[in-house]
Amino acid sequence: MNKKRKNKDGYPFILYEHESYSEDITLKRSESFYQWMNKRRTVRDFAPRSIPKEVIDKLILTASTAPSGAHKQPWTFCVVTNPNLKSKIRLAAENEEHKSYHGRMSESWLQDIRPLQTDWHKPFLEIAPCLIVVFKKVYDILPDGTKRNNYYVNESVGLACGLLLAAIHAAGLVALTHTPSPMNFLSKILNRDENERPFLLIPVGYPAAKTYVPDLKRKKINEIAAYYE
Ligand code: IYR
Repeated sequence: MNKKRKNKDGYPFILYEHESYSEDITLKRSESFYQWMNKRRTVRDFAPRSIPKEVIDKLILTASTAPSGAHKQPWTFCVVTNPNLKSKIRLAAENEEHKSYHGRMSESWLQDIRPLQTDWHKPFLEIAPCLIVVFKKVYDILPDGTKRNNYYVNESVGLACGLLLAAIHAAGLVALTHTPSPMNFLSKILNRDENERPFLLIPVGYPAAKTYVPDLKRKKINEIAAYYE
């Protein structure tokens, strides 16, 4: 069988090698993947134990398998393990978060997050061995300096972050999707180009011993799905 062919404009296509299962196995696999993903939790207390760079590389490569608008892969994952940079990020984040918790966030917002027991202190930004700062590339800059548009950037980078969280969980690590607001201090501290905008700050590591997380309940299937048969 021909594994390669060209589309009508001459662009290469390759045969998609699909892994197919019986209905019974499909059911079992969907169930067990759900059971396992349902164990993932956001963790805010980290152990000061480092992660090998090869592991981080694989997590990022997994994230980068996400679909993206026009396959532009409009993301940069900055991996911060340098203690000095982590301290700078903590200081800047806490400065913004202090203002948020003391005036910028509405009473109802503060009420909504009370069960999570967060506040403006962000010690995990120094304790977690690794901060993955995800930047979205609103456009690309070609080597000759010209700008090329990217598409569906928020959707694309959001999908990549979802896969990143799944990869982190699969590796036996934990993460926190932290969104200090505003986040432009990250561009300055990490010296990023103007086409890159901070999207999510994700501390990654091992949980501290005896970590407790909020007893959250996830919505039932009938609350989140609508079937049209
Ligand atoms: N960004 C702040 C506040 C915060 C907001 C939401 I929405 C949360 O789900 C949790 C926290 C912080 O990181 O503390």
